[in-house]
Amino acid sequence: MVSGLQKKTVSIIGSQMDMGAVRKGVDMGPLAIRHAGLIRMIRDIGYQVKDCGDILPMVATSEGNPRMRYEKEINEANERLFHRVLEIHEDQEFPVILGGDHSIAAGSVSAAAQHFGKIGLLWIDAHGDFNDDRITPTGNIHGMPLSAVCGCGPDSLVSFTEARVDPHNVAVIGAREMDPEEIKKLKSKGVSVYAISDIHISGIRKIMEDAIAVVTDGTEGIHLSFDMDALDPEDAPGVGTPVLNGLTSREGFIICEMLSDIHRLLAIDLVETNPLLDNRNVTGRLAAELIITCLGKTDYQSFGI
Ligand SMILES: [Mn+2]
Repeated sequence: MVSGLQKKTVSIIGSQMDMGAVRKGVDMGPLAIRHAGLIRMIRDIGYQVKDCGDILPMVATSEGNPRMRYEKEINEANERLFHRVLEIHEDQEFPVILGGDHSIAAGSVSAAAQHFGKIGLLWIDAHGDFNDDRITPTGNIHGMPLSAVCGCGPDSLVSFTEARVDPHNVAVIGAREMDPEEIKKLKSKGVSVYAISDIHISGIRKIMEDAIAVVTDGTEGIHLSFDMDALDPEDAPGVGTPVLNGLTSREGFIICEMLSDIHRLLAIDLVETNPLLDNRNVTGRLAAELIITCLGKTDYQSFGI
């Protein structure tokens, strides 16, 4: 068996969104990951693939609220993404959502929650993404989507649905750059945060076992939201917000292999790939490899046998 997802068609949809972040270039992430050969790679492991194209944000005329910059444009694009991803789920297909900055998860994760009800959320990230308009130090919305989908604000980022994710079914892995108020809030809401230092002590396999228990506890399955900045800049230089002391690419692959093995994935976001800062698309290619590892690619197995 390749994977429990084998019978499903994989539907790829991108969002060329960069307004949640300061640095430009993550809007080209979906193109970079496609150019790495993603569609062919997914077909090669036995799936049908549909490419649903990209969501193109409207042109911004002003930043708007400095504590939630480009809120209007981000919400408009996310509402469209939400409906497209919801359709993919309703058609019993498996969505792979390419970013774009991480603000797009407000649309993609909400679609999974709307369709499946109680979902687990595995958030692989250098950051907590648990800020809101009250505590944000930057006003960048890509630092807020996890909080928004958990119903911990800002609600305006998920105004297109009532569906929310229970923070007790959320695990963050790889975090190493969080704001003090954000840490307090993550703890008070009951999110399970596995920081890099925890991985140093326990190893990624043990951390993943614990995280999988959190995200599968009473849930319909797991939405994976993978921010490439979780990885070390040595392995993934082409990201919007690089932070030293990250996951190795091997640890990234172990995460995806373990998820493939348990056959509980509902959707994958792959975000924050920035080709402008990359080195010959090494980060785009790594993103594509991580996706197909989640979908069941192994290194020494004959598919279908
Ligand atoms: Mn993120």
